[in-house]
Amino acid sequence: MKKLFSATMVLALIVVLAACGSTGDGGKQELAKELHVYNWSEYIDPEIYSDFEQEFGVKVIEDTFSSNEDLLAKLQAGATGYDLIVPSDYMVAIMIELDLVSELNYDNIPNFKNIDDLFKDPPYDPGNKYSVPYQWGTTGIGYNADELDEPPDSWGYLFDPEMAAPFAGKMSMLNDSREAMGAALKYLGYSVNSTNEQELEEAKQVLIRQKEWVSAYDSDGFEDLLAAGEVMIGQGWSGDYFAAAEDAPQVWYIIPMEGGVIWTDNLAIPKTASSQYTAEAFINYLLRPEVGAKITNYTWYGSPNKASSEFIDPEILEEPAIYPPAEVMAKLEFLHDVGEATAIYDRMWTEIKTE
Ligand code: N2P
Repeated sequence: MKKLFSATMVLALIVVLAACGSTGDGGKQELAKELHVYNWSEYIDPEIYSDFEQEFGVKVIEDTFSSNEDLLAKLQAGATGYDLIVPSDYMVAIMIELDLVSELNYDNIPNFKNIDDLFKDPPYDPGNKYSVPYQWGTTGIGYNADELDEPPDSWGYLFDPEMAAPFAGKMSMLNDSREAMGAALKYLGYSVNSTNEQELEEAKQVLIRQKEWVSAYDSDGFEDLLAAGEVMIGQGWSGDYFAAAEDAPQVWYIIPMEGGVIWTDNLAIPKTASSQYTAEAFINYLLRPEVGAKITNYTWYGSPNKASSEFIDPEILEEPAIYPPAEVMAKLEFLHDVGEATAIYDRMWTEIKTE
């Protein structure tokens, strides 16, 4: 009996060792010492990085980019050393097409279950094979509510010669080809995804005419320019303006009546990442209900994490300019990959900036 028992033990040990593979580390993958995140500026509560380091012993190092196009250019130029990136919807599609991002291993991201069904299986990444939604928001107009007599409820305040001229030298625009062209296209009554060269040419002319009034093309500090009184009005992203309004209550944000851009930014792992496993561990951490809420309570952007809702400030959840009502939502468009027309957008943007 005794002999049989030990034979079983030996057999069990062999089975366990075989399951562990040749690494002899118990089958578990190891976390890297560092995680390099390439993110938009001010897009996460920095405490989240230190909390993660505290709990997992992984130091998070962040570098920032200002537009999807900059992020793409950086990866295409062969940048290595980024483990996690935050591309918007249409850029996820482009990166999948270009084979720049890795398929995710959802065994390491069980908290994906916390994501709202509305954000799962998006058209830009069917089945979320390559990306996990991070935050969502809109693009509209930020303004100084003390200085303006009425809310600037139309893109005309940025583009129409009569309406915009009073803000000459006190106006900012996003330094972003798709966003700037998108706003001009919307002002003209066209789609933000137009590929019609005539429409794009009209939008370009609108942006060239506008240069006379614009004092800054800025995607990183546009809300600070407004808060500091350096500009009175500008194009920008919802959350950054609201975050600035906490300290500068004259800062406010509106979605123009013509509509604007709605976007979802996503977590994705570049093919060149040094530890996919560590990046997935971090994604899983970000998807915890409390951590998801901590992101939104800092950024003032919408959270796709349903389980986070109970921890998000009611002030944010109840703000219609952050979570717009259905009739406003209906006027918003997602940017899509415009395929070959991307080259036209890029060329026109260069022409606008260098005119
Ligand atoms: C955060 C920028 C939001 C990203 N500062 C816009 N897609």
